[in-house]
Amino acid sequence: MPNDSPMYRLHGFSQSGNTFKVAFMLRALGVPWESVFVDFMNGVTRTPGWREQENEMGEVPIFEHDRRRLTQSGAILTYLAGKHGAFGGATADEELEVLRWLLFDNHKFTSYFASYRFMKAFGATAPDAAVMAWLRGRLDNAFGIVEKHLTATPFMVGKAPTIADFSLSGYLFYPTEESGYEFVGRFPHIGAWLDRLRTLPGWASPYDVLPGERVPPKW
Ligand SMILES: N[C@@H](CCC(=O)N[C@@H](CS)C(=O)NCC(=O)O)C(=O)O
Repeated sequence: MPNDSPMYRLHGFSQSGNTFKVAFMLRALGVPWESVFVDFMNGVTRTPGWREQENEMGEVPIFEHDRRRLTQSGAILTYLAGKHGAFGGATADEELEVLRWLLFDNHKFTSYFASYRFMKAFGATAPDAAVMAWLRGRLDNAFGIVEKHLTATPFMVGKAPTIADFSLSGYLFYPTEESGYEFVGRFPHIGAWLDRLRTLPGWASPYDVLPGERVPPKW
């Protein structure tokens, strides 16, 4: 970004893999940005005032640039890919593939994994065994699909990393003890893919990049 451009601002908190997806992209781009801490763990995003002023969807991340304000990590990643001409896919066909995987991630991969991890690590009450068993079945299916895809390709779309990789991997760099879902041994191609992503410029652990205190897993 030229020096006179307004700074990118990313609202989120350290436990938020959805926020990390965007932070990972910003760091891989090597552009300046700043964090705005959202006190999600103490319930601020559930308050009517926050929803009125910040995001009607009650979610982080929120991204600000100039007068633009975006939510939904997939929309933010797509915006940044377009703005910087990077990580969006090398061809029109790849761009469409990237969109397919972003939608899959938001519906079936991150959504189930983040819910499972949240209940296991940060829920107010002990997780319900039947709910966790159901989610685990959905996770096994979603991880199996990504594992199979990665047997034939180093990154999710094409030969180079894209925002589909940032999106699908966003929650997978947190400690396994938080989710209790051990996947590296069971899905070795996912493990190898994460190792490749860790070598990208700017990669760092979410807890070293995002604001907010680390909390030990509860359950
Ligand atoms: N699809 C959204 C999901 C965002 C999301 O679920 N964020 C979490 C924090 S990581 C949240 O704010 N959850 C609040 C809720 O589910 O009510 C995205 O990719 O940005």
